[in-house]
Amino acid sequence: GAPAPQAAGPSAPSVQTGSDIPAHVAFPTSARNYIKRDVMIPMRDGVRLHTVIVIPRDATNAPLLLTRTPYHASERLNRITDAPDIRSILPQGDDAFVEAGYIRVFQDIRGKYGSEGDYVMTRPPRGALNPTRTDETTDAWDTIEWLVHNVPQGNGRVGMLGSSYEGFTVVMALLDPHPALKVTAPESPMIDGWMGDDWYHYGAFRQGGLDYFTEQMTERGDGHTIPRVGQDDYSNYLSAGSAEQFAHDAGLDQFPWWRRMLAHPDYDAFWQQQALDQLLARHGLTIPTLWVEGLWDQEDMWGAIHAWQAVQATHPTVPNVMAMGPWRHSQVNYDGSSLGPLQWNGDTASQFRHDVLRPFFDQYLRANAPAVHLPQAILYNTGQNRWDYIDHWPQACDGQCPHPLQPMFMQAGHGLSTQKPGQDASASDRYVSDPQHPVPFLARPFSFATDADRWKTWLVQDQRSAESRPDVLTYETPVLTTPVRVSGVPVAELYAATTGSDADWVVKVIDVNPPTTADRPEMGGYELPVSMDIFRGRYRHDFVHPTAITPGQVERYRFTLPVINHVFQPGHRIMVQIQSSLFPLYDRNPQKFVPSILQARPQDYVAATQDIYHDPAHPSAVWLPVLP
Ligand code: PG9
Repeated sequence: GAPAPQAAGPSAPSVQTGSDIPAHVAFPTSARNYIKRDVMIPMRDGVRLHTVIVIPRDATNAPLLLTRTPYHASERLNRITDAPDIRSILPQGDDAFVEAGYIRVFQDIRGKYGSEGDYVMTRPPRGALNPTRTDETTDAWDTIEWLVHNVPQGNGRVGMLGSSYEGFTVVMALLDPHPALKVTAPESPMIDGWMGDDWYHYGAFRQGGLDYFTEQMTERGDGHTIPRVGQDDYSNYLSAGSAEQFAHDAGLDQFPWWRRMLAHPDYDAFWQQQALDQLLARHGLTIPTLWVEGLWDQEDMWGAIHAWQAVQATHPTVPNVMAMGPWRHSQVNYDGSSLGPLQWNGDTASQFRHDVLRPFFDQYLRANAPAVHLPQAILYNTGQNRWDYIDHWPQACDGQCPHPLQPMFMQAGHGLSTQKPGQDASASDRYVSDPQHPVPFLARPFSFATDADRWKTWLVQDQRSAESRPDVLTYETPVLTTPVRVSGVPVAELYAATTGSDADWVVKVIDVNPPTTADRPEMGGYELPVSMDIFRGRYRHDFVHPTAITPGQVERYRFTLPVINHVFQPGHRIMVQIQSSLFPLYDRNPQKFVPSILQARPQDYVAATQDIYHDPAHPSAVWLPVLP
């Protein structure tokens, strides 16, 4: 018969004397449909970079997809910790590549996480700003050289992609690409930190960067945001005074990078020599490239479009394609069905990854993949809710285009129309910009440290809250009776006077919904910004040498706004709003000219009266790329 069960008795005690944590634990990996390799790849100066390679278990002759990151390679390849299925460990945005059996590689850049060497913030190319032997260009080159010789399942062809900082590392690789690099997609790459990417827009400093600095540079691994006194950064920054004072109180003087920023508030050689659009145009684009960006990209809205434009001007012999989806920053790699209250026609990000991105990569990376011809621009049409494939873009612009820009002039009585203002018009509208009460960029309270979701959607927020402030001017067209199709780069042109000696000018182009929208009542009257930016008045003549504004003198302020690809539908109105602050996103202009606004003193902040002119000699307008 069966043996009698053994009773666990006092004669067999289960006593543990050492630690319950074994010295080494390794779980079975046989259920995985992939192989994961963790390697240290040597660079030309002997520094080794930590690299994780995920190989589909049955891969042979597979292309490699490389991303170089400051955001922890091991974590980027471990979405669901140690999941047995490759799709579950790789990022959401890799879905289309997983389906096609790509080998996926993530690498920690120099000085971050598992990599050796020194970290330098968006390390400039070797040369005057970087006297070492290496940069992200050589590190990409050395990495690709190693990968094509040491991953036997690979086919010797590499594609690079990545968003934001990771997009910056893609563009750096393009300056001197390894011969095995066959195709790239810089997604919202940081290209010019002063003109319009993360750090400044036209010289106006973006204060959320201070948290990013402490996160990235407190340690090699995960840093943290700045500890807050209160939840509301509007009051935190207001009570500190200048950005420099806030940073000083938070201990940022310790960071060499912040000291470099303080030393270069203007667009001097420090910024010019690392502006990647100019550098790439000078080197020439030699690798087929698909630039990607969000139409409401709250972080790097400048980079991709300006790099694409700069390369176009060189008449490249390889495909140079611009793609923009209805997305926030990096949303191309997540679900693209909606943005804030805006709903699209399906998951636009997944559509793009499957219909455009992967076929484009496949044709350069896989033998026998079908050829794909992409047009110059693939832009989501945010008014008609569909993708536009545009062979020659833009069709309307300031220069060599079939159609000129069309002015929308500000008018007496807060009107907006294509008619130049007449002689009898009252000459101007006025508001008082008070640095003690700056216009909030988002309804208070807001914290850069904790309100990630509101940050991601701030560019699509209803602007009625701004409209009701006395320090915001609003101009709008009558209700449209025919659609107005707009595709390209708008230009803001303000004729303005101030009682101060410096001023910021914010211009927003807004699509105003009809008061009643039967299908979605909550969207009735919604004021959707479709393009906006801020311009620091001291740079109106020259970004390198700021100059004081003469109080009371009417001056012209002209600057480009972010790309629009939109249809203003019948029943809607086109609106323009003008104001002089967007706080605390941008530091306050003290409105008294000082050498560096980062370091303005409390007594420098003065209220100023702003006059926006709309007479025949001073016809303030927004010039729109309207298509007939
Ligand atoms: N916008 C982020 C960034 C890019 C480049 C430099 C610093 C920050 C990012 O999302 O990576």
